Amino acid sequence: QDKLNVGLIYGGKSGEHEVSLQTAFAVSKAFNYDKYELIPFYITKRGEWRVGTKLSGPFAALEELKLEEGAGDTTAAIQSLFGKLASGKAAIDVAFPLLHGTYGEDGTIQGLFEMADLPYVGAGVLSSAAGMDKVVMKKLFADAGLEQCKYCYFTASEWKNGSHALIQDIEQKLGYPCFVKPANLGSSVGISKARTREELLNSIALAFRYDVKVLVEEFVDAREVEVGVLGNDEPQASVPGEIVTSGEYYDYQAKYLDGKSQMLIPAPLDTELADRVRDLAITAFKAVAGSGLCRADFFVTKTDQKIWINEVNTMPGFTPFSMYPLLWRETGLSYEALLDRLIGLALERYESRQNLDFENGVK
Ligand code: G1L
Repeated sequence: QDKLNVGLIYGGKSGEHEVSLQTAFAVSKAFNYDKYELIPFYITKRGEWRVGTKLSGPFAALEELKLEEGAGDTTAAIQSLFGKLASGKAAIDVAFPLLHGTYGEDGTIQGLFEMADLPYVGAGVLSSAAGMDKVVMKKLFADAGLEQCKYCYFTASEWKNGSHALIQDIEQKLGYPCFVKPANLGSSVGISKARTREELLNSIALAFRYDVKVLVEEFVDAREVEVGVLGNDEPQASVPGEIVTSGEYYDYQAKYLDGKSQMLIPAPLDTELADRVRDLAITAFKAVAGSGLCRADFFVTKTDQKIWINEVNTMPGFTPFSMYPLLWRETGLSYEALLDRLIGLALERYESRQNLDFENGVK
């Protein structure tokens, strides 16, 4: 009777639609149904919202997550989400988003929950958005005193109006090889390595297909070490993990889809180094004004063991076999317990913001 209604929101218009479905299926299986009931919200590839009936147990099969048309349509979904504004009562007590923002620019779905006055799991609007823009993120890291690789960035119009000077800049500051990335994409899509000026031009053209802002980074000969951060005001860090790749570094296909990379959990680091990476992960979480969770990704240079922040991900892979949940399992928190903790953190964050005065003093 007193069970908490969790709205699970998944699917979406992004390329990660299938990943989101699989993750939502795994999450639905790991919920503690003594404490929670689940209301599924499915966003189709076309962007239509569908709401399902309340569940007191997991879905029987992945296919069931693809809610049929006509069940509960977009209007019904919006009513369940925004019920609090209309009648003071929402159909859900907490939202659990398992997708990127509608157009891949994050912070958007979180903004929807803010407007609906609903607690939600994970990062807020600001850190979600900051986490999606690699250039903004780097500036926040620099301000927090975190060390990182050298980089250049420019917009499409800056490139159009002065590519010559920008190329000189890149060659002087970064040299070859270097990595070219769209500033705004979560995954490794549009990322490529450039070994010559000709390749650089091709890489930049490729990256501009995915964003109007492009980032170029120096090559770093380093190990890749990742840490899970969990909490709100007093975040905690998991043990570090390492990603070991055989073959070309930034090939998305090879790295993530062909199983050519392997996770080492915990990472084989000496205690002192591991402790420093964990500390820096918390610094990175705070630098992007994190809440709930993030996965902080570092480079540890092979020659002198320097720790450089690469990026934080506020929506990391989240199946029971993904790095973030596995890092916490190794740290002593099961997948089931992790879900429970994240929901608790969502409520805690919401509560702590309840008593704040609004801009105009009206409550
Ligand atoms: F809500 C959480 F816990 F913050 C959360 C939300 C989304 C954790 C992980 C994710 N990840 C994703 O949505 C995904 C884009 C990796 C697909 Cl499931």
